[in-house]
Amino acid sequence: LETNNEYSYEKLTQTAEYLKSLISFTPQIGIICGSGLGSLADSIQQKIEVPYPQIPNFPQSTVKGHSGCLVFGYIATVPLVCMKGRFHYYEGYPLEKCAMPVRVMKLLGIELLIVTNAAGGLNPNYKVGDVMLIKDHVNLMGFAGCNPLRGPNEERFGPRFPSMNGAYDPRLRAEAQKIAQGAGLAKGVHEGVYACLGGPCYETIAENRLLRQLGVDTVGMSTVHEVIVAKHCGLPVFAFSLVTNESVCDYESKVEPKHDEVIDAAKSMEAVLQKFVQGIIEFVAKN
Ligand code: NOS
Repeated sequence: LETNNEYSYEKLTQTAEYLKSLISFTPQIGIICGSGLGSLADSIQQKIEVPYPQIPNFPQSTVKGHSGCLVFGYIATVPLVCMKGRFHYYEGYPLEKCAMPVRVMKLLGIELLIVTNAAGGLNPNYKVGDVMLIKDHVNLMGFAGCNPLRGPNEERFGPRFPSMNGAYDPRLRAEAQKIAQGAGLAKGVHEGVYACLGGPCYETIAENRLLRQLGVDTVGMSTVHEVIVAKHCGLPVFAFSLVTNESVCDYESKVEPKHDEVIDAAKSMEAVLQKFVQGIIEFVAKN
C-alpha cells in the first residue's frame, strides 16, 4: 500500500485521551478558524489553550495568519473546542493528516463542526468582505485521486463509500441568514459552492474562468478534506467562506492575489464574524 496509515484509531484515541485529561467538560462544537480568522477564539470564556507542539501526534501549522493551538472553553454557555490554525496540503501534509484533527474532535465528543475559510470570490456578484455559506463543494483534488479517506477504511469512523449529500447542514444554513443580519452583516450572506485546490499557487486566470464555468463560487486551499472526514464520521457541518479577494478572470486586470491582503481582509471582518459565529452557537444551544 502507498498509504502509511499514520493515524490508526488507537493513535487518534491516544491524542483524544491526552486532551480529555486537560479538560473537565465534553466539547459539543468544534470550530476551525480560517486564515486571519484566529480571533474567532477570542470570545471563548474560561479558555484552556493547548499549543499544537504539546499535543501527541498533532501536525504543526506553518502558515502566517495561522497560529497553532487548540482552545477549549465556552461560548454562550456551550462547551467547545476551537482550532486556531489549520493544516493545508501545500504545507506538505497528506490530506488525511490535514484532516486528522476532525477525527480527534469527534472522539472528544463534538456534535457539530463549524468551518471557516478565507477564499477568492469567483462569483461576479461577490465583493471582498462578503460571506458565503457553503452549501456544497467540488472536490477537485478528489478528481485526481487525492482524498483524505484514501487507504484502508476505518469502520469505527464510517463506511467505505460515504455519501456526501447533505454534508452542509441545511437547517443551520436556513437559520444563518437571520443570524447574519443580527450580527451586522446587513446585506446578508450568499450561499454557494466552494472548491479547494492544492495550492500554494493562486489560480491562474484560465483556471478561475474554468472554475466559474464549473459552478464554483469561492475557491481556497482548505475545508473540503475536513468536511469529507466530518461527513464520513456522521458529524454535521456548518461552513462559510469569507471573500478576501476577488478571483481575477480578466487578462486586462492588474489585480494580483496577495496573502497579506487576504489576512487584512479577514482581520477587518473579524469582529462581525465573531458575532456571527456566536449567533450560530446560541441558536444551536437553544435548539
Ligand atoms: N485563500 C485562497 N486560496 C485560493 N485562492 C484564493 O483566491 C484565495 N484567497 C484566500 C492564501 O492566501 C490562503 O488563504 C486562502 C487559502 O486557503 C490559503 O490558505
